[in-house]
Amino acid sequence: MKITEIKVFVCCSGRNFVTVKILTDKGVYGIGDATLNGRELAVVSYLEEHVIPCLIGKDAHQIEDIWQYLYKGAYWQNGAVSMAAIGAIDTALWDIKGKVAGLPVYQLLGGKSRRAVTVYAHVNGESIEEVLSNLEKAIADGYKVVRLQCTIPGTEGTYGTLGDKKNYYELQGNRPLPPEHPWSTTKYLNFIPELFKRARDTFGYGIELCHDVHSRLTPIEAAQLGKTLEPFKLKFLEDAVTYENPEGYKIIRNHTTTPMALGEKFNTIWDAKHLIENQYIDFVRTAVTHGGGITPLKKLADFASLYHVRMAPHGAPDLSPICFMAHMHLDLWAPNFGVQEFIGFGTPELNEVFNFQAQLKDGEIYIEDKPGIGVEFNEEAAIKYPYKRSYLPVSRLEDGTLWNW
Ligand code: CS2
Ligand code: MG
Repeated sequence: MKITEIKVFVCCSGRNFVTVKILTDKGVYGIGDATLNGRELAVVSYLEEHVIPCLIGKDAHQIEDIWQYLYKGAYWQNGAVSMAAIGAIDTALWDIKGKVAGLPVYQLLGGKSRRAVTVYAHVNGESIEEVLSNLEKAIADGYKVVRLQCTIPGTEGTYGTLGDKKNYYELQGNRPLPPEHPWSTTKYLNFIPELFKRARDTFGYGIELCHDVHSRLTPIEAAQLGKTLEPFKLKFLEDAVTYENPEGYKIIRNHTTTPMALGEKFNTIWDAKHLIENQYIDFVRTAVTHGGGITPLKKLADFASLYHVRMAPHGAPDLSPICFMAHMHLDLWAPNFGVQEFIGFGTPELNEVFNFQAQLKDGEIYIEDKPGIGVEFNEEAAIKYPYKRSYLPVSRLEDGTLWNW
């Protein structure tokens, strides 16, 4: 089955998404997500100028060989742009293979290991009271796991809080230049333990709680926070420290039993290897899109399972429903699946472009048995929402020092 054409679409249905469509001489096509938040057109150029010309005429069934060809064949391998491009191609090829086989992709991976996918919801607020009120709603909605994020008093725009926005999809589509958000580690470390103490005092220990530090701390600060949060028994503390210095997680491990989650910025299994084989982390967060596709994510899940590390794939608003559904298949199959990040089923304009079926019931997501990934991409609808350049914010300490956002 020959690849005859590969199309790349950029649309802003609530926020920017990059979608790859691979067409074949048998009339079967597949789609993949190539969205890289704030650098979308870099991936488009990598695909159109450097990837697509090499793939026309190749056998769409040769998923592994095409992955190796695009990864090793580039010589300059790895990196966020190239791996988002490869991730989209790989996902689209799995979509094709499932459609040809007449099977959902999870069947091609090895079948279901569970009835449905346990997800964690985002619960955020501008104050502890607002967070607790939203936590009550999330519990009433049946979620068993939630992530708590709260504006740090004295610093507006804290990561994970929406301010006056109605929902995430608006937030990340309308930043023509990087907004600058203030950060104070001292104010953060003084405040966050109170958030989790109040959550446990109010709702007890039945609900599982996690928190995203978003790469803002040094290893010893993260060790301090992990230790302070131990009484509140978090499911995990995410991105405590940026991943470039994996030995920093040894310092954290030496001081606290609070489980660590890391990896939404990983692009390959090699980014995770040291952390996993030394058991410095407990959940790995790599996404199909940023991690190079379903092919490497299956390898990562198998490697992580050797070290009791569980999968907790990234599921932010800047990953398209194609990536979301690719995670559903991996999460249904992976014997070491932990929990899936979930920010809702999106807006009407998003679902007009990306159509898929999934049901949320008691904090778990059920999908229908459709061949392939199970998403339909509406090209005509996508054209209605043209790309709008948009940046992620940058973060600065109160003295102006540039910091991790
Ligand atoms: C966050 C993301 O959901 C998360 O865990 O880290 O929302 C992250 O901020 C975005 O994906 C960045 O584009
Ligand atoms: Mg995160």
